[in-house]
Amino acid sequence: MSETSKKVVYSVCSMCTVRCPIEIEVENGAVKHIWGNPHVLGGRFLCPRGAAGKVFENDSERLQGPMIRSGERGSGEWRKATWDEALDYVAERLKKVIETYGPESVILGDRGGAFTDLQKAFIKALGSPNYFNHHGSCSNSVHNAHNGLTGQRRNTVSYDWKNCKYAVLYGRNILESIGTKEAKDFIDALENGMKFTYFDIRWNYTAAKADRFHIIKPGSDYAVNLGIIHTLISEKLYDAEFVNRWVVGFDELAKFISPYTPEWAEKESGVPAREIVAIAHEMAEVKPAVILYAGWMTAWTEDDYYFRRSIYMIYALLGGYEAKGGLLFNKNEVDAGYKPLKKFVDLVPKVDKKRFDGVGWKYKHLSADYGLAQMVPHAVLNEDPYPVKAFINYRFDPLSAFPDPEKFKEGLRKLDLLVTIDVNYSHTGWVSDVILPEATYLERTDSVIVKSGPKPSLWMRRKAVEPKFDAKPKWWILKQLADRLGIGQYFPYNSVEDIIAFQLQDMGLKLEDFNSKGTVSLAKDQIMWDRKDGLKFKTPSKKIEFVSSMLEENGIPSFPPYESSKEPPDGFFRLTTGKTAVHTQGTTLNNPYLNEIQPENSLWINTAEADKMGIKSGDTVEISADGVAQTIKAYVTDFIHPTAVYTLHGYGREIPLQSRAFKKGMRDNTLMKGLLTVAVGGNCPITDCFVKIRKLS
Ligand SMILES: Nc1nc2c(c(=O)[nH]1)N[C@H]1C(S)=C(S)[C@@H](COP(=O)(O)OP(=O)(O)OC[C@H]3O[C@@H](n4cnc5c(=O)[nH]c(N)nc54)[C@H](O)[C@@H]3O)O[C@H]1N2
Ligand SMILES: Nc1nc2c(c(=O)[nH]1)N[C@H]1C(S)=C(S)[C@@H](COP(=O)(O)OP(=O)(O)OC[C@H]3O[C@@H](n4cnc5c(=O)[nH]c(N)nc54)[C@H](O)[C@@H]3O)O[C@H]1N2
Ligand code: SF4
Ligand SMILES: [Mo]
Repeated sequence: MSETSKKVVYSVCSMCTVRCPIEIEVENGAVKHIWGNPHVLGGRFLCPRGAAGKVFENDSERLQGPMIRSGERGSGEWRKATWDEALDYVAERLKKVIETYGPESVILGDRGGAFTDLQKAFIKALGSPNYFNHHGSCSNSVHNAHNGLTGQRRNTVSYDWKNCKYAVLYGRNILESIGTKEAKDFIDALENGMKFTYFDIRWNYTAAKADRFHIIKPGSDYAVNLGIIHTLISEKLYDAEFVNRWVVGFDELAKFISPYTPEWAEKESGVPAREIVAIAHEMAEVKPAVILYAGWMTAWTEDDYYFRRSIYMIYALLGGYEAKGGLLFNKNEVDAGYKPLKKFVDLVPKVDKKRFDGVGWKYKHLSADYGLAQMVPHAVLNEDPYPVKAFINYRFDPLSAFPDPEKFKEGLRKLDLLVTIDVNYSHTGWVSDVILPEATYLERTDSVIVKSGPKPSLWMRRKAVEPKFDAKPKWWILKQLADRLGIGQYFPYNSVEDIIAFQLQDMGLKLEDFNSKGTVSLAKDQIMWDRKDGLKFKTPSKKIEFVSSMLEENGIPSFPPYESSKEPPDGFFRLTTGKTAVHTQGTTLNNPYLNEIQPENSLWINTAEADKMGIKSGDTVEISADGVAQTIKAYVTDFIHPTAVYTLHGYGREIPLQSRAFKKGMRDNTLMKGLLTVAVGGNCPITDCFVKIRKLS
């Protein structure tokens, strides 16, 4: 018998984009088990999806080789192609589009996050300014809110759970919509005595841990925050020293807030005024060791932006920046005394062209780091501001992520070329001209990333096993395309080892430094900046701007009068959605293990409302909006606000080749017609969707 070969590979999970550090046990060239990387996490814990990476790897229903469509777009008729054929096909069509309409008619969308250097370099090298990502359906409003106040993205700060004494979460279902380390840090903090207040429009596992929990009127979180700010200011409970040193526009806030008393907030939100006052008092007592969670999924309503701004303003009032138990600035390699990690995008000359989505000219207060994916259909269909003809879609599924997929699809159908690079079949892949399968995260090495934080480090995703099917890593795919398009000089590598050597060139580090723990720590201790003089806000005033120069310059008020969130018309409910602990969006619904655990979604309906319609748990109901109707099983409960219904996002997959998930449950976003819009924070107002419910059986 041949000897068993075993190895351990440290890498980064990709079953969702939280990117947890992992330890992969490999036996005889196959993945045996996936754990959390104990060197980074202090334990081997992982979420269910992370552990299910092993079955994803072996799934015969994942993408297995390049495919070119042989029938109409979306007909599901494909022919298998060799890599050369598929890459030539893409390159030829891209060349034609660029020759006819100019490079800006090519757009590239991806999932965003840390591993984006090569995509950004690729689209820039083509001469197009049009990089964007999924954040219009996720965190645009919080990113842009923090940017307007501090001149920096939201991920330039992180939460100090370890020292936190009081936390307020608003619809942040931290124990089901998981980031493994954060969920653990949160539980540890509770065990250390942290008090916890939670607002949601319904009960969930996070609510179960709260000291104070309120089922709030959907979209009224901003009113609660105004009530809290009113109390902090009128009772002088804020940190005057911090505010005087670091805030611009406090007086304007104080003036603005005067009508928004806790009693007023109670009428708006349903949260009793005495509770709002008590929460403000509790926060003030332990300030600055307070965390108010500003995200994640923030694409809720039209006024999301002002709500997210109010969260960061409360931090400023509590003196919570660079404060133990509050927000800590994330430091990078340069803050730790190293030369920067080199990026390919910096090799490419600047592109000075107007963006397709309006960011930078129509929407000057919104960040080009994220862009506005929801503008794709408008730009394609109307050739506004110019023809958009080719879309390179990497690790992104806008037809699942964005409201109104029919409208989005109408736009995609008018493109000359749609290419999807994915590991699974996706709704967007299904209507593409070409699907290029990427090797899974277990089968590829990606470039090095900086994990910025109070104690920065370098992380790397590393190949554990050989690709099971005819799939290739992104770095190879983009290099092949670049060579065919005459921009190969910006991708000066032949292997991923070359990429890493290039990245680390100036830092005095090498690939082998990642071997023993999977990461390279860049600082021995937390790096802390001086709260008196060392905080690095990037606004013109170098302070936190309550009156935001970025907004004012663009004719957007910093303090518009409060507007109530929209009420559902008579006979309608607000459709709210979210995640389950065992699935990533719609992406893992076909995973053999995870599908077995949670194959379908159901619709939460408030008991009193369900009674009026004669609906009981388990009944099949019709849910409809704007001429679209779906069916789903009802789940009747006291623990949801009567004006809302709730379901898990991502179900009702419509890809026949995903046999386990096909047509199981209800596809929520199809009901969200007319919501491919740009709210003031750059988000789609996904929950401004009103539906009718009817009992079927
Ligand atoms: N109604 C409603 N809409 C929502 C949400 C909601 O709760 N309700 N949630 C919103 C949120 S928070 C987000 S972040 C977005 C998410 O929207 P997306 O960013 O589009 O979603 P994901 O499911 O994370 O992944 C997109 C694609 O990446 C592919 N992928 C995964 N791993 C890899 C890989 O290693 N390589 C490649 N090339 N591809 C890979 C997946 O197969 C999938 O097709 O959806 C948003 N939309
Ligand atoms: N298991 C799992 N974990 C994930 C993901 C996943 O797909 N699966 N995705 C990751 C991603 S990309 C993200 S962005 C995060 C998202 O993490 P979260 O921000 O926690 O997002 P959701 O699961 O969308 O949670 C939505 C919650 O908001 C509530 N809600 C809806 N409207 C309102 C409102 O008006 N006010 C209040 N207070 N609450 C409201 C809903 O009832 C629900 O409980 O999760 C990440 N972690
Ligand atoms: S939260 Fe789970 S799925 Fe997401 S990266 Fe971490 S282990 Fe993987
Ligand atoms: Mo997200």
